[in-house]
Amino acid sequence: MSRRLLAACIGTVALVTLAPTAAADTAPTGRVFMVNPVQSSGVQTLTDAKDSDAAVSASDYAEVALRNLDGSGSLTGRWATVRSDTGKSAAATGGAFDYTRHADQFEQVMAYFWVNEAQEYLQHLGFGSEFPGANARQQPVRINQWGADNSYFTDKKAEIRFGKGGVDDAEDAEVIVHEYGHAVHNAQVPGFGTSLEAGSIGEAFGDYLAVSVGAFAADRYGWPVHADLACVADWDSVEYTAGDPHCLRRTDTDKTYADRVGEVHADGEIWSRALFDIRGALGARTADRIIVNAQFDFAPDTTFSAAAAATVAAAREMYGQQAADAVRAAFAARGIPGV
Ligand SMILES: [Ca+2]
Ligand SMILES: [Ca+2]
Ligand SMILES: [Ca+2]
Ligand SMILES: [Zn+2]
Repeated sequence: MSRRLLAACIGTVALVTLAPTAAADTAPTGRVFMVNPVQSSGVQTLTDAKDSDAAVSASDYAEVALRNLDGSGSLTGRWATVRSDTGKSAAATGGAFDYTRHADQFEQVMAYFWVNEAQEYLQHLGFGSEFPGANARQQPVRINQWGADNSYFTDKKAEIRFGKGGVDDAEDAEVIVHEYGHAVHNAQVPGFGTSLEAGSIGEAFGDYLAVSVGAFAADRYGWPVHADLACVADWDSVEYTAGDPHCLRRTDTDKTYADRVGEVHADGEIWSRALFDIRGALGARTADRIIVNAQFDFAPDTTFSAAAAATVAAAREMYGQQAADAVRAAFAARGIPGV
């Protein structure tokens, strides 16, 4: 019996409330970007300006509750613990972690908020109640000093590290959630990503999850969105893309299986487009429940073909033939063999 099916058999259904609770009302607050300032403002000409506060308008920040903290006064909580090698640890003043982007502590607050938000989204989808948890644990996060853009998930320590090249990586929620996507995959299937195609699926899921969690949060908190939903890392990428819009990658390219170039990020755009199309066909919640649940059945070295088949099968088991057909159509449109 597969991990997914076994867990579905023994799982219990619990409702995860997303309404503000008494605990949330008394949670410390923090200042964060509403995904990222390019996406929230629509201003594609924003630049890093050497990490200056003046580069970004005050209206591109939001004050949010930092939920699930352990009360220790540090950014340690149920789903995330944040450490920094680049500056002092963030500390609340009068119950608020109130920093702006020039302060190293701002990235720490961003990392805590967005890792917690991503796990809350997965819980909201039923992972950790109806289905097994998907990285439902305290995720270690470290802010590191690197010369180049260099954020990554290290599966030895199961730690996410955020670099500071160009725009500091943890100033863009889509970079944070992308890395968290790798942690989710690794938690679902230890060692996931040992083949080129599995690695590409990993990059694709990170990008897709970033888009999906950002959209969920914008809707949940009523934040402005003035950029294409499919544009990943609109803010981090201002330092290395000349485009308008600035996108590190997109989840809506027309790439097909025939367009593979043998590089995981580039080839990931084939897979992420399929995930984006499943979302378009079935809606975010249904799509994401299928997408994440199917991943329990992926082999660490899976192929696009095998992973697509597993996702179609998950859709059929969870929602029936019509949903399975929609999922199959999304992969077929990408020319994935055997679909
Ligand atoms: Ca900064
Ligand atoms: Ca960067
Ligand atoms: Ca975006
Ligand atoms: Zn990645």
